[in-house]
Amino acid sequence: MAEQVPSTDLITLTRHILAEQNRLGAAATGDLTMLLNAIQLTSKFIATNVRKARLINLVGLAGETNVQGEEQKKLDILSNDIMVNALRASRKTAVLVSEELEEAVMIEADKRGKYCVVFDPLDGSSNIDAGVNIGTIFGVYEIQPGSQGTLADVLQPGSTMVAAGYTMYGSSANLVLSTGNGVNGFTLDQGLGEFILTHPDIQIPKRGKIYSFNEGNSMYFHEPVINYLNSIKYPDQSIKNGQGKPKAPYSSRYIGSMVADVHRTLLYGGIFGYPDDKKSKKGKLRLLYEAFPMAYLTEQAGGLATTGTKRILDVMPTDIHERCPVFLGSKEDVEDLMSFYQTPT
Ligand code: AHM
Ligand code: MG
Repeated sequence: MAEQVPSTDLITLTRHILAEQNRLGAAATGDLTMLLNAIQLTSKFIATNVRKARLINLVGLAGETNVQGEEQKKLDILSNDIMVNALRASRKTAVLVSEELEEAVMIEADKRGKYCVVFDPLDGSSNIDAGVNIGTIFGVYEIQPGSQGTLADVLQPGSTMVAAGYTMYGSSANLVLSTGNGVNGFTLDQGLGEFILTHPDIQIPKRGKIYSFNEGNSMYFHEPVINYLNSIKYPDQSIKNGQGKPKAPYSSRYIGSMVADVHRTLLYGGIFGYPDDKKSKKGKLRLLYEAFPMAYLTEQAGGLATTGTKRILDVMPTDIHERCPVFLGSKEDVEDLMSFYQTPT
């Protein structure tokens, strides 16, 4: 067998972002490039802390609760501080919204730029201490013309974001990014200290075989969700697919870290869902810094993202920490789910 020769022409994240800037020609100022470089630095910084958390006493609770009334972990707070500091220092931001901070951060005039970043610094907190995959989620808005940076600049539909992405901290750190021109995935090479393009032009399969819901909440689910889940778990055996075989039931995969569950959904297809239910009236996931960036990436990869009845990216936020039902994934799977919301029950 021929020996594999390592590539001598690596596409780093920095190179990719610069290529995107060049694609836009004179219209691009380089500011978004600088901002995305700051974000990739925060991902490397957080990745290194996640990796050694157990060794340097970073696991466990910090003894505080965040704006959602949830206990904050030490790594949550550290990751938040890393992001706020780096984004402020980039001089490219005006408004920052973090899951960990009750109020938006308004950047002082001498450090202000034209972008707003909404982020969940370390999502999937319940998985931290078990060493299960966790991640950072971010979305980027540009401030409105003439604005100095106000809440109105971030209380905008996700469709107006100029970039969105996440970094998953797992067996490797994976940064997945879209600047509105498809989705690309990068893997951190620890030796080089660089994110390398490993998943160019991610396209979510049109249909998958996996569903990803917390079915422990089933007793609270509304009927459209119960009926949809039944349809994929107990498919009608009389229905044949293209190959003339009976339809098989879907497999269940649920990690409980949105970043990891969405990452798998983007690569393998299927559907991820966190519905509103009788207990969580608006769902659990946060619109601005969880639902919007993941919906943006899913659509850019050729999939769909819905509340059940409405395109997520069209939702108009009224509060920076508001919640939203989320279903996203393969186009045909999400269409099937939506059909159950249209059927009178
Ligand atoms: P967090 O922001 O407190 O970490 O909560 C968000 C996480 C998501 O990553 C995940 O999809 C969801 O909560 C899991 O919730 P549950 O444990 O209710 O299934
Ligand atoms: Mg979170």
